Amino acid sequence: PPIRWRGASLQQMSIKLYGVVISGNVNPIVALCVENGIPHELVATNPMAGETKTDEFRKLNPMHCIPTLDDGGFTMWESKAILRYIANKHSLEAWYPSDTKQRAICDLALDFHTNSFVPIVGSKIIYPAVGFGTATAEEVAEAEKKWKEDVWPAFQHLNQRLEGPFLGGSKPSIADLAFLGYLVMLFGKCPGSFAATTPGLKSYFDALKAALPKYNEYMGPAEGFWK
Ligand SMILES: N[C@@H](CCC(=O)N[C@@H](CS)C(=O)NCC(=O)O)C(=O)O
Repeated sequence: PPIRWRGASLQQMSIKLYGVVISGNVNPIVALCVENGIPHELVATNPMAGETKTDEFRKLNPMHCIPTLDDGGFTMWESKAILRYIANKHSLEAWYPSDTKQRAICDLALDFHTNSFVPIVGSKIIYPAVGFGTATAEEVAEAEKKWKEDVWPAFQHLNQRLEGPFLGGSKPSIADLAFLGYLVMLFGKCPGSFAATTPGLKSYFDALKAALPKYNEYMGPAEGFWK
């Protein structure tokens, strides 16, 4: 196929995003697009119904997961790489700063989300609560200890690096959007959990929602589903 992703017209073309809007890995990307008026088409693709395991889908993404992006034939997966790609393509300076150190803070927060937040809050609280896997009482107790001693203090540290109230500083960055996707599920499905009851996390969540003018437009379905 023609290498259309190098053409100038690409800027106007609608990107295709395969996934479901209730997914905490998908909705940060939809959020970035909607908040910035970036044309996009969400192609409903449900992994729970096996829709990512077809031969056709595996050609787009051999890891058979959502979100998967197709931008005029240029395809990729991994939600945080997709967030960076879209921010780079559209020069979304406010969401992914070009200053080397500010960008490093954003990248750090994105990697921290993947490597420290998701293994604790995703794997040990949210996923078991919604039926994706299990966690023993011992594992949950260990996760709570790690949350209190390491992960939550680290989140607060990162949130102050650009003086807050967001990881992106006075305005949300793509790292804040990555957290948003999971916090909707956490506060909706696990309000009594050790993470959701942490003083400060709820106020961060509420401030983040209030800083996203079109929040209800794209997060309404996820908020409703994860109640
Ligand atoms: N690290 C990936 C995780 C993606 C992921 O786990 N997606 C889930 C749904 S939220 C999925 O598609 N699971 C089905 C599968 O892996 O076959 C990302 O951030 O995009």
